[in-house]
This record gives sequence, C-alpha cells and structure tokens, in this order.
Amino acid sequence: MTAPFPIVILTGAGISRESGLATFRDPDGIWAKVRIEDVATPQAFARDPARVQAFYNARRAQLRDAAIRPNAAHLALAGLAARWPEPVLLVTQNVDDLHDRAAAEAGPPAHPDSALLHMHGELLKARCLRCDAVHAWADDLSATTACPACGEAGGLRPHIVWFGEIPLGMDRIEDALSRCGLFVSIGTSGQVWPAAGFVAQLRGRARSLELNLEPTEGTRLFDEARHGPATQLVPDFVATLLRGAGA
Ligand code: BV8
Repeated sequence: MTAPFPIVILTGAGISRESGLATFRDPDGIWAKVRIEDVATPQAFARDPARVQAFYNARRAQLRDAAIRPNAAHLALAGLAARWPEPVLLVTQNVDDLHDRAAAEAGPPAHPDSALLHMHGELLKARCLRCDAVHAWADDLSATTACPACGEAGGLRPHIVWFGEIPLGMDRIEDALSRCGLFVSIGTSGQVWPAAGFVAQLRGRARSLELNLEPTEGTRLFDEARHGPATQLVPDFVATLLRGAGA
C-alpha cells in the first residue's frame, strides 16, 4: 500500500481519438488538411476571420453529434479524480468537452484542489474582443454575432489559445508540477510548447509516465512509457493506482 500523492495529468488529442475526434499530427489529422497559419493564429483571424470562424464552427458542430462521447479513458481519469484523496490536476491541450462530460458523469472530485484545466481554451466557449467576457457557446460564430454582455457585434472569437498566444492557467500548472509525485502524459505527440516542456520541469522530483499509441520524440524524457490505445492503457493505469493506494 503506498500513500497517495498529488498527480498532474496532461492529455492531448490522442485521448479523444477513440471517441471519433481527429488528432492533429497523425496522417489523417487536422493539420494534414489545413495549415496552422491559416486557421490557428491571431494573424489568421485578423486576415480572414470568416475562414477561422468556419474552421471552429465545423469542429464545434461536430461536438453536437450524439455519437461523439467520452470514452473509457476519459471516464477512467474522471473516476480517478472522484476517488483519489490527493489533488489531481488534469491539464488538457484539447478544446473538446469530453473530459468535462466525463467529470459530470463521475461526480465531484475527492480532493477540493483537484481540477480540470483547458490550457488551450474550449471549443464550446466564445470570448468578446470588445469586453473580454467569456460565454458558453455551442452554436456558430460569425461577424454579425453580438456579444450577450456588451451587445457589440463582430467581436466574438473562439475562446481558443492560438499559436503565439499565452496558454491558460500556466501559474497553476507550474505550481502543481512543483508539488506532484506523479506526472502522466496521455495521447500527445509532445510537439507543442509549453506543454511539451512539462516533463523536463519535474527534474526527477516526481515519477513520469507516458501513455501513448506510439513512442514520441519526448518518450526518452519519461521514467516509463507504455504504448497502445488510450482506452486500454488508461483504465488499467487508473485501476492499478487506485488498488495500490487502497483508494
Ligand atoms: C506560446 C489551438 C508563449 C486549439 C493549439 C513561433 C512563434 C510563436 C510561438 C512559437 C513559435 N515556435 C514555437 C512556438 C511555440 C508554439 C509551439 O509550440 N509551436 C510548435 C508547433 C513548434 N506554442 C505556442 O505558440 C503556444 N504559446 O508559446 O506562448 C508562452 C509560453 C509559455 C508561457 C508564456 C508565453 C500556444 C500553443 C497552443 C496552440 N493551440 N490548438 C485548436 O485549434 O485545437 S495547439 C494544438 O496542438 C492542439 O491544442 C493540440 O492539442 C496540441 C498538441 O497536439 P496533440 O494534442 O499532441 O495532438 P497530436 O495530433 O500532435 O498528437 C496526438 C498523439 O496522440 C500522437 O502522439 C498519437 O500517437 C497519439 N494517439 C493517436 N491515437 C491515439 C493516441 N494515443 C492513445 N490512444 C489513441 N487511440
């Protein structure tokens, strides 16, 4: 029996792949069909807002498809947070709401400091460039959409962190990385910074584990790496952890 410890988990697009959402850098991924520079930078939005809004409107609409649901990996992580007596910070690079929906199904976390943090923003939220208000948003956005807070039209953008913008929650993430006993990276190619640099910040203070379909460029930085589909690796990982702590 081992005493429970704080955990930081980082997820990427690979954890949502078996729910039917495309990843970014796999051969059939999003960046194989559209260029980052055309749809995922502030410059792209300034240059052609309609094109950027259409890119996110299509991905937002996909989340409204009843077939897109949390998978066993999302549910296992939500179950861990609901039972683990120490803080679990689940940091996701994903902008889908599958972790949120899994958490709603699993119930409240066991520790008050456990949380889900979308460091790259959320597809189902919009932010007003005029008044900075952030709104839950499940429908399309366009240049004529008015902000519910200030009433201005044309200023609503996806609440997404684009390349060149500062990720959300970095202070909380850095603090959790400095306190955790275990860092687990799940379903990410480890090619986007600053998330790709989290494992190096542990400096041996915590155990690190990579769960991914295949080895990544960062695999060598981890104490241990297991390769296979997230829906197999993650439930097994969580079950073993909970059994070991008797949680
Ligand atoms: C920042 C938007 C400063 C939402 C995303 C030049 C100019 C400006 C910046 C830079 C620059 N050069 C480098 C940078 C930094 C830049 C960066 O990292 N660029 C890369 C391309 C080199 N980063 C930034 O700009 C960031 N901001 O640096 O600000 C700063 C930093 C810190 C503090 C202060 C200031 C902002 C980065 C955020 C950009 N926005 N998305 C959207 O449209 O979705 S990033 C995008 O990539 C997504 O969010 C995605 O989540 C993220 C990471 O990708 P992954 O999730 O890893 O997905 P990927 O397809 O790559 O990999 C999937 C993996 O899953 C694979 O390994 C695969 O094997 C595996 N897999 C597949 N199926 C399964 C599976 N695993 C398990 N089971 C399966 N079934």
